[in-house]
Amino acid sequence: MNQAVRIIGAPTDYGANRRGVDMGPSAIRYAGLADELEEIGLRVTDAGDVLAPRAEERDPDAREPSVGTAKFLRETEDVTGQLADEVADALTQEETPVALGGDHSIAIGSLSGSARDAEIGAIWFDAHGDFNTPTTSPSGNVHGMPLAAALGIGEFDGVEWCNAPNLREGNVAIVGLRSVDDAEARAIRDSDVTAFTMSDIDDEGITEIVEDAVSVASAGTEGFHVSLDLDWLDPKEAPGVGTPVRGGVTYREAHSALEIVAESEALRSLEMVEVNPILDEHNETANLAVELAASALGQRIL
Ligand code: B3U
Ligand code: MN
Ligand code: MN
Repeated sequence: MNQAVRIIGAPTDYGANRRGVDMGPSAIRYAGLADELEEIGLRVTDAGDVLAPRAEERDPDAREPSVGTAKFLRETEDVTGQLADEVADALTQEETPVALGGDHSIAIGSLSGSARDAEIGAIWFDAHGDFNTPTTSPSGNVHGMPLAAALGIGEFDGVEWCNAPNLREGNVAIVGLRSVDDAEARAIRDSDVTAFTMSDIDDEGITEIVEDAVSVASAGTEGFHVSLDLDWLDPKEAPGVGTPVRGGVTYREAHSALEIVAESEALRSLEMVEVNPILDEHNETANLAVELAASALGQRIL
């Protein structure tokens, strides 16, 4: 991993129903992300935020006809394009990009930026599959679709701006699933993506599951992207998220997972999404995001 990191904020909320995740980048910065990463010996640049429009100023249905019912697709294309450029530029400068959401639609940008010049894998820590397409989505919210969009599933097939160029299904692992829509579950099963549910974690333990995920994401790639949706954790640990789902990983399991990521030395880019300061308690969820970023980026106790 690079010894320098570039923080990039993407303050979006139009990809989700619950307003407030657009304040995620501020809350995570306020929780001390840059200082914490400097303390573990990294050089930190903060590139500020990409420009994201406010949802109420836009028409959610002003969309590309080829991608159906998804809301705010034009905005998603614009913002993820900016983010992809910033992520790709960081990598060419030998900086590890750390993107801060925002809702999970921003992952379309981080994945395509990270995959611009190299074959990559991805590990998706999330309660949800984020594998809906405009036809299967119950909500039309793009934060439930970014993995499908990046992989070109369903109507996203051949939609150039959202397909990550060098990311193959076989190098993607989802970890921690516990809320998946029926058609979305079928799409995951029909794909070559490896999906681990919370039951798999119960049965095998977090260590084994994350080691398997690292193998999937590393096989034949030049490293992998980690997309960390804070709703992956149990709502008791991470109350400040838009769509909490009971039965998530514990504080210690989350650290353990990201420590395994760090030990792999194959982390190429990182993002943390869906922090909602309005729903949070004393910025606890943003603090947790900072701690977990430090674990992923190599913090050592001894
Ligand atoms: N699967 C549902 C709900 C959802 C997905 N991601 C989040 N919520 N955070 C959907 O709308 O696609
Ligand atoms: Mn998500
Ligand atoms: Mn989620």
